[in-house]
Amino acid sequence: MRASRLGFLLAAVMVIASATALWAGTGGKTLAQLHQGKATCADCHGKGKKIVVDDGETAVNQSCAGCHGSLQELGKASHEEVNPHKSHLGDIDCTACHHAHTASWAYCLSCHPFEMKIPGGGVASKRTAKQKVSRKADEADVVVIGAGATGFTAAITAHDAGARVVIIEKQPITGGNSMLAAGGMNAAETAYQKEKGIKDSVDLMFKDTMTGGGDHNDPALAMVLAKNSAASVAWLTGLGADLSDVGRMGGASVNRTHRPKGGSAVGANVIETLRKNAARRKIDTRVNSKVVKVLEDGKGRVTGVQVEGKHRGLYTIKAKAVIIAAGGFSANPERVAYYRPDYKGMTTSNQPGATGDGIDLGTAVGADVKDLKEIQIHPTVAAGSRTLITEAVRGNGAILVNREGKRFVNELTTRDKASAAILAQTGKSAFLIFDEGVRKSLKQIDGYFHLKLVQEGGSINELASVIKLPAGALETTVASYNKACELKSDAEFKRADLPRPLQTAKYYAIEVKPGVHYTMGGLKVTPASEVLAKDGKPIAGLFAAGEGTGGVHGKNRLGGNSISQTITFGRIAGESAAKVAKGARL
Ligand code: MEZ
Repeated sequence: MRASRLGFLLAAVMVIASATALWAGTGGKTLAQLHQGKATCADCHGKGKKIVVDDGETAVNQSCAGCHGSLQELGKASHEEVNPHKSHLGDIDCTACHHAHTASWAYCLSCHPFEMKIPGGGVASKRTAKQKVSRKADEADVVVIGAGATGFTAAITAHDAGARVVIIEKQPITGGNSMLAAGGMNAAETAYQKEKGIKDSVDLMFKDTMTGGGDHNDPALAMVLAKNSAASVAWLTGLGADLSDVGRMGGASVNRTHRPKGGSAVGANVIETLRKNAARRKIDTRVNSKVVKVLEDGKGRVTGVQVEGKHRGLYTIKAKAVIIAAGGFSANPERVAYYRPDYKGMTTSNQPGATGDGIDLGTAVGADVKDLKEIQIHPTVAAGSRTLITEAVRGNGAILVNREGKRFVNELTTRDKASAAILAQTGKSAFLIFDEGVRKSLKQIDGYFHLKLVQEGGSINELASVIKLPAGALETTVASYNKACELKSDAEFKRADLPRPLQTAKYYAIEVKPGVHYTMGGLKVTPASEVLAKDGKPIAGLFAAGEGTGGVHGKNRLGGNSISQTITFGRIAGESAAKVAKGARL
């Protein structure tokens, strides 16, 4: 991007200044104040007669990059240990963190407790936007609410079926919870499994999903998930995603969790792929925009949405179909505690936008709901943080031990059972123990070191002393686990998959506690993703997919079934909505 407005010299000075003094204290001034004397309003907002800022803050973002350099350039220039310009959030707008007229605030701090100073941060005054009402309505064939993997998938599918699509995202960045997805995407009978000689079947994936969900799942939805999973992997890899590595998650009978080569986190790869594909298709994607109402014609047909844009204010988008893909409510502690008082005060692995708005939008137009009290806690969130330690670490060989240095559960049982077992231990936490062999087998583990969540020892006894376990106990436990690996039989806990012994120094530990991770309940839907009203009939023109729907997972979701659900049901919702927008019947 060129620094046309301020001239090359000023741009060069500012790039150097931003790279060197980015996190320096800025004396409680807003960014607009900090730019005084260096830039004019027009330099940021353009030279029109009247300053008009769109909700994506497009012109402002272009101006930031024009003077300071692109996100990638800043990422390369920064030598900060935690580099916010180069993170798993991927390509995000400058204004997601840097605000000119209100306090700036690093989006990373939504989940991480980093010491991160930001220019224009710590500003006391807040300028609240005046509520504007725009009379001009926009039009689309299909409006998609939410820009996570489900929303993007639905939008791309509807677009490719010929529909004019708009995606509305309330957060300043796209990606939703999917962007944080770690472990992978479950699928049966894929080309990657065949290549690796893994024998799996749709029926086995269905059976595992039902058993994992306590047979409380809607069998028709669980079968749609299993049956379409291989096609969804093919669709996603066809768009450019890498799902070539196949590992195992708790409750699975075989290796069926697909993730990028080397075992990198799946979410960043999937979201980057979907973002690029939406951009390539020029799908109108609006961030900082919250759907406040689904509109209907009084006869039960959905006719569009009312949106509140950060700058534009309230406006309407007329549409022939609306897809709710706004996720679950794990980041809404009050709602979690309402359904599950026993989870009150628990940390969550979710991004801050996961507050359940999509479910509310649906129920406000008469949708029925299902299983709202079925909330999953993930057994391994790093103690004192919101960072999920992927189940893939256990899948690749790690064990769980308690403060007595002993194993206490089959590490690859389902999440409900593993979480309950951890909460029953002294201190309601456990240590995830692994060695250099496990570390090398899974790339995403490097991130936990980067975040300083890992403790280490040159020998098992040294590690035990670092994490204050009784002398000798951990050594005995690891020796017995290694023997089970050799015999391919875990007599004590019946862990079926024993991929590698723990015998290569160094040895590592992460203290983990359960955290609210996933809400299994949500809007009631048909296998074609139509939202059902309380009378059991579909609400005309309203579709939903992803975490905000209920029934696929029953009482407990298996690891890897979420990304699988987002892609499969996102595709179905996109197809169904595009059909209805063309006037066809489902
Ligand atoms: O599907 C998930 O939630 C998942 C695989 C999480 C993880 O442990 O990585």
